Formats: sequence, C-alpha cells, structure tokens
Amino acid sequence: MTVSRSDVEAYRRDGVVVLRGVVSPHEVELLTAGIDEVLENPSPRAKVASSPDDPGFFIEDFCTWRDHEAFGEFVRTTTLGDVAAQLTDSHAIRMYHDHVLVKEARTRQRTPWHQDQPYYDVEGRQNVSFWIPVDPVDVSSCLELVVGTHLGPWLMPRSFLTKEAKWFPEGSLTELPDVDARRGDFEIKSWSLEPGDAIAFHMLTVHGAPGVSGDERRRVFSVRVLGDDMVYAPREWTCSPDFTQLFGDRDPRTPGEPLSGPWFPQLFPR
Ligand SMILES: O=C(O)CCC(=O)C(=O)O
Repeated sequence: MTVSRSDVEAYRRDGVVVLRGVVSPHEVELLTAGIDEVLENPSPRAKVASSPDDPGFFIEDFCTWRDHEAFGEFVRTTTLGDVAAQLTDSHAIRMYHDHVLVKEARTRQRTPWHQDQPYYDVEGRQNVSFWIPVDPVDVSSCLELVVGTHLGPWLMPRSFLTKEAKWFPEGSLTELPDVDARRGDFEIKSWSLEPGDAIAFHMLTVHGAPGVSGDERRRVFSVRVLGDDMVYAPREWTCSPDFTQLFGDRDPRTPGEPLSGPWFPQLFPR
C-alpha cells in the first residue's frame, strides 16, 4: 500500500488527509458487522453522547476490538499500519485503540470541537487516527478538521456535554477557540465519503462533527495508531479511554516506553 507523496505532504502540513478507497469492501463488511454487534451489546465503556430529547442517538464505544471477531480480523489484516508508517515516517506502527462512533438518523447532537491527545495517556508526535465510515457520509454530516492545529498548542479537554475539566486542571491549558463563531478565521476540511474511504488525522488536530440530517445513519469505526516516538504517559487523572480499568493491577505499560502487550499489537511491519 503506497501513499502518494502529495497525501503524505498534506498529512504533515495540514494534520489531516482524506484517503480514498483505502479500506477494502471485505474490510468494510467486517467493520459493519463489528459495529452492529457493538450496538447490540455495548461494552461497559460505552457512552451515550446525545441528550434524551435528541431526535436521534449518538453512542460511542471504546476498546471493543478484542470482543468482536470481525474487528479482530480487521486488526490482524489491515494495511493501515503501512499507511500510517508512511504518513508519520515511522519504522513501526502499533495499535493504540479503537473507537466506535454511531450517529443514528436525525441526531442533532454535534460532536464538539476538540483535540484527542489531551484526553489520552500518550506523548509523542508520530501518530494517526483513521476515521472510517461504513455508510456513505454527506459533507454536511462529515467530521470537520481545522487545518494546521496539529502543530499545537495542546488545548483544554472538557467533557462533551457538561464541559467539565476532568483531565488537565482548570487554567493549565489554553481554551479552544470558538471555531463556530469565527469559522471564516480557520481553514476547515471535510468531505463527502463513500464506504472504503478514510480520513487520517493527527491526535492534536482540532476536529468536531455536525449532527446527521434526513434518514442518514453515520456508523464509524476509528482506529488510533502509534508510530516510533509515541510513549506511555501515565496521568494523575482518568484518561479516555480508561485502560487502567481494562488492566486492573496488571498494566503492561512502562512510563516513557512504547506501548506493548496484547492490547497494542504491531500493525506494521507484520
Ligand atoms: O465521529 C464523530 O462525531 C467525532 C469523531 C471524533 O471526535 C474522533 O474520531 O476523534
């Protein structure tokens, strides 16, 4: 799987690039089956991210790939590790985690603007999140990403619905700008996507998403991967996803070291 020079340059310059047809039809089938299983039987980590009066429904789940064989096959066979190695100039790529994000038809709830890395327990710059829809996504319902924000700074993470500072302490990071109030001041990217397409973005790229209109369903599997300089950075607070809850007192990670163990398989080279 060779990524074009212009896609690599776009990723490094903008912190986001769209990759057309990078997921095969069989892989789309696997991801669809896995997502539908998660919807039937969410994990204890699942969160409803829409309010009760929303005409639709937004649910997220995390770290589900080991519970669903369809996701397991995807993780064992995907070539996205090779893609990430090229985007990040890494020799090796490991899985960090999966994230299922489903907005049912007519979901009004926006995904607020945020960066992902401040919620995580990893440091380093060589990383990629792949946002992979299994349904066609119109540009009006697509993830939106603010070009160049992957260069920093880290911005204050808050809980999506109640806006609480549950990660970094109040005042310790700059607040996110009000992107919606000043959209003209930012370069914002989003696309219409078909199953098989993916958006690759950096864990510091500011992104958000509208609700979904009409009868569209927006089922997404996202896989987050780590390149050469990414290391475990334990925090004093509970991160999202909360790996400590999965590991109990058998956390295989060493502070300052790359992640290893069965939750973090190497995706490239195989
Ligand atoms: O799918 C969404 O609505 C938001 C996605 C997101 O925030 C992410 O993939 O990190």
